[in-house]
Amino acid sequence: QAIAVLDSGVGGLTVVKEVMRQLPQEKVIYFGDTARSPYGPRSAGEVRKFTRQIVDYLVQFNPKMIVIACNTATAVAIDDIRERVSIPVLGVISPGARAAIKHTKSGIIGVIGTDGTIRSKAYEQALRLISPQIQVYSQPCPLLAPFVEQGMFDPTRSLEVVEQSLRPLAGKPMDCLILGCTHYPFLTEAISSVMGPDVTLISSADETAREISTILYHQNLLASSGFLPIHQFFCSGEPERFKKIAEGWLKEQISITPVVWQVP
Ligand code: DGN
Repeated sequence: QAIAVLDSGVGGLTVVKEVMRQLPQEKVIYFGDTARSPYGPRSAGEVRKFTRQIVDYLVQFNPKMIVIACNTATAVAIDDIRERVSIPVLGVISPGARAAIKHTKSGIIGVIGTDGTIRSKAYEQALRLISPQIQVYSQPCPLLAPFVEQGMFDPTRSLEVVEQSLRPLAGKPMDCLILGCTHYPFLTEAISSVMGPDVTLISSADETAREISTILYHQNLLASSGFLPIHQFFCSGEPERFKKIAEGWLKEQISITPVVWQVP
């Protein structure tokens, strides 16, 4: 049985890469909804509907767990999905929030994400639930996920886009910055050079992979075969660009099955 992972596009591959590294025996089935990416500017209702459709598609493979590897979808749809399926469902917001609380010394944390994620205030809520006194600076960065989807990682251009997006956070006294969008680890170098050495970047992707491992262990669901799994990738948009970005990021060859949505 596989771990089913979904995102609006290539962002969830940052979670997949960590799963492959931390849990090499586990098979992953991935769905990137590239035809309808970005989710950031969409309404909560629309994102919920898309997430439901993808989960309904993925359950036909009888996965052992669903990972909503998209902060925008986690923020508005995780409760809905938990009611819909009877297997464990993990999102990316609580793992990132927990890691940030563990790392911060000053109690001042920054969060960057899509418009949808920041508007939902899901990180503020998750952070304050653990530590009510925490101070949070939230900044939407609507240009970054679409920039990553284009797959052009020229370092100078990346730095320009990141600098422009993070400008409102300049001078804010945080010691941690949560990368609250699974697309952002693609831009770690640029983000880190703009934020400087005193700000620790928290990747919700890394933390989520750690929690997947914990959940599978406690539910006695860890894969036990000694064979390396063959992962499956699906995307709803143009497969060639997805494949190029995915292979560049995962550093392995993959085959992609395009999916044409037939939904009203
Ligand atoms: N990768 C998604 C997230 O973590 O929010 C969304 C990116 C997008 O669709 N704009």
